[in-house]
Amino acid sequence: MDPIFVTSNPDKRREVEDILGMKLLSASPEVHEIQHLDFAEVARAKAASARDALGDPPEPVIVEDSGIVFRAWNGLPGAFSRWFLEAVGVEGMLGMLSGERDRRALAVCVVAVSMRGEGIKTFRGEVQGEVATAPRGAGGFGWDPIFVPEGSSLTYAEMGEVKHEDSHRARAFREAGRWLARRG
Ligand code: ITT
Repeated sequence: MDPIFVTSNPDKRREVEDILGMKLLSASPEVHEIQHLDFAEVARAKAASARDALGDPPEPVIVEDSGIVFRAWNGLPGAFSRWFLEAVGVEGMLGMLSGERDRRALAVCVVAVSMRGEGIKTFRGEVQGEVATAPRGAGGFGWDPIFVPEGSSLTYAEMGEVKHEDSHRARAFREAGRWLARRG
């Protein structure tokens, strides 16, 4: 049965459809987002809220929670990345690291799959990298202009479609896709 991907973010939808090479059923019900530093906790709560809001459909319901983690900030902005971006943008996020020598960061995506009558299964994708000293690149979205994945000199925003070849999102969704395929 084709899964329903619930997100309010069209950039995520575009990337996920590219990664999985298929269109996903879409729905944008009002989904409650809890505040928690643990991506998996947030993704699980979103999945439960989305299943509920859709009236407990027979299809798998998929959501994800993602963000960027600064090593020097011990987990922040992490699952709060959305709120940091809305409040201070990437420039403000760069300001968080202005006095720091450690610019290491982790891009994280946790996919939560809710099956009717079963628990919620999560899949985590991570990519190590560094925070650029200034925003670079016109592609992508969110914090893409300031994240440079390990092994590259380009930011995600400079990489264009190449980002999805091995991004935090690609890693998490490919694993979720394989798990769903095995269940038939
Ligand atoms: P949902 O409806 O799926 O929750 P959202 O945009 O609110 O959509 P999150 O709560 O997961 O998503 O917040 C993640 C924040 O990080 C949000 O501001 C995104 O724009 C941003 N973001 C997520 N994935 C990203 C990526 O791959 N590159 C850059 N920014 C990203």
